[in-house]
Amino acid sequence: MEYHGLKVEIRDKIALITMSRPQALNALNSDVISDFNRAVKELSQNKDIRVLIITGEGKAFIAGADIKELSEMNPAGAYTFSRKGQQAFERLEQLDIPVIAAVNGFALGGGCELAMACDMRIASTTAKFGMPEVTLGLMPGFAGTQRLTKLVGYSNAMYMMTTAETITAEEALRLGLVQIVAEPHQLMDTSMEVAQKIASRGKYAVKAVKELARKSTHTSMEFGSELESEAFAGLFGRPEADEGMLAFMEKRKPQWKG
Ligand code: CO8
Repeated sequence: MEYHGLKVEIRDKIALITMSRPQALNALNSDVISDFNRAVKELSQNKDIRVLIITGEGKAFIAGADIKELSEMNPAGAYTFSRKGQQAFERLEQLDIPVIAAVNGFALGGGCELAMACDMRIASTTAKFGMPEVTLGLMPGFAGTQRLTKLVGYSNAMYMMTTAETITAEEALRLGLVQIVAEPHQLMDTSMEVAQKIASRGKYAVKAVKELARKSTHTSMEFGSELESEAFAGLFGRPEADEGMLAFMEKRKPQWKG
């Protein structure tokens, strides 16, 4: 499949999207967002894939929405573009498999927003995170005000979005925005190792964990706990759980099919 501004590969149950518009530091324009949305939809239909990794080509992960395109928008166009990006990132977030952002460089504005729609972030020591929209007289428009606040807390999010300061990978790690920092030459190997580790776990168990963890952001403790019990019970009687528990008792690794 051909896409504007991105490449998709599948290697042994792990899908890799590489944002690839290096001449504009992988900035997101309408065409790229449409094709990103299409690529994610197509990957969602491939039930063999266990983990998705997203990275960027060149020195940026994604340097934000395309400012040249933004500069030509009127309010109606800006609203449509904002909704289009939000819907694409929502589709990404709703994938039933874990998604890792392998952040290789600048993750600014819309790029930071895309990374935040992933389940976890592994960053190169050279990565830079930031929400610089206010320097342009704009604000985050791909749900960054919502996701950043949930990920790093209200005051840290307000600091980043109002000062527009960029932060290093180490600072992002301290804030909980990033889970692992790796040397640039080890970023993809580290991300692939994490993906393979997840892919070696129970497929249905991992999917259930993601579904319940996502629900925790908008359900009460009481209702979320009830849903958790239902999902927990739903794993019993599956060959996956039978084999997983039997393998423990027989002191061997589980042999899962599929
Ligand atoms: N949009 C378009 N082109 C870009 C962008 C961008 N976001 N970022 C970089 N480029 C282009 C540059 O214009 C340049 O092109 P050219 O060579 O043709 O002049 C090329 O990429 C290389 O960039 P630089 O020469 O600037 O590279 P540097 O290493 O000197 O600087 C920076 C790197 C610091 C990342 C710098 O490029 C920069 O500040 N970029 C803009 C970052 C930014 O402000 N991002 C936020 C954009 S707004 C946003 O994301 C809002 C999201 C919500 C939208 C909702 C829509 C309604």
